[in-house]
Amino acid sequence: MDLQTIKDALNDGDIAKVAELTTAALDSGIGVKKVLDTLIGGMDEVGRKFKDNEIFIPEVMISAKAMHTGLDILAPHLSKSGIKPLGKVGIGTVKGDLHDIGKNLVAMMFRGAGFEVIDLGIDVPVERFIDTATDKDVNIIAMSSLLTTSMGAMRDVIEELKKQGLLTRLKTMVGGAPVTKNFAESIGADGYAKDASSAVDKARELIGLLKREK
Ligand code: B12
Repeated sequence: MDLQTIKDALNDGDIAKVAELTTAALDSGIGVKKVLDTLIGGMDEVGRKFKDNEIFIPEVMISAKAMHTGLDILAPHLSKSGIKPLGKVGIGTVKGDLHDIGKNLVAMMFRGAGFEVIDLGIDVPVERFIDTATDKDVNIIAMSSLLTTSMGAMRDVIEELKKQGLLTRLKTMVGGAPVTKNFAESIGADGYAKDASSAVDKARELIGLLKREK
């Protein structure tokens, strides 16, 4: 099967076809990781076209919907069951930001790697991250931002966690297209990862640090 057809369907915003081809790719024995990389590659292409004004928000929204459909099909294949959770992660897209494809992908990979995940959704206010940190006993608070205008909200969350003395028992992690390692360090985040698979490695490392600190 030619994986380019999945990318083309994603670019065309053909939701039914993305679903059909994603299922067909898995059925034909193509590995879930390869299908996932294909969908991400397709979304990169959408991003490039959006940036170059070749397509506009309505088209991007339909492609995003098609991407969600594809990811939903992959989700059960990425998750393993019956494993003792490695740790608990609270994840959300920060206030002012509605982008959730990357955040969902990271959440999905965390689940697949054996973490318990509390997904707080999009446009998450500072207080909700704090409440999750206090009430749900999470080991990691992970934040996603896709807009330069929403990145500052990550700093607000970390400062509030610090103020409330919560940073002694949990770690913070940030990511999203405009976020860099330097930015993460500048706001005092414990971890940064550029994509969903390195996010899993980083989360494992942070859980290891927490165990040593206890
Ligand atoms: C899809 C999309 C949309 C969709 C979102 C649909 C949805 N449900 O998410 C819609 C159409 C709604 C949208 C709206 C807007 N968008 Co938009 N959007 C995009 C687009 C094309 C793709 C984003 C995406 O899903 N990428 C695919 C995923 C898989 O990648 P990712 O999100 O980067 O995630 C990966 C990593 O970053 C990382 N990661 C992500 N989160 C986290 C978290 C942690 C903890 C870790 C460790 C890692 C991590 O791992 C992920 C997987 O590998 C980008 C272009 C781009 N190249 O990023 C623009 C983009 C982000 N949007 C942009 C803009 C300007 C907007 C709007 C303001 C447009 C407008 N004028 O209204 C609005 C803002 C709405 C809002 N308040 O949020 C700009 C942002 C510019 C900037 N520097 O701030 C971009 C960069 C496009 C551009 N070049 O102009 N958008």
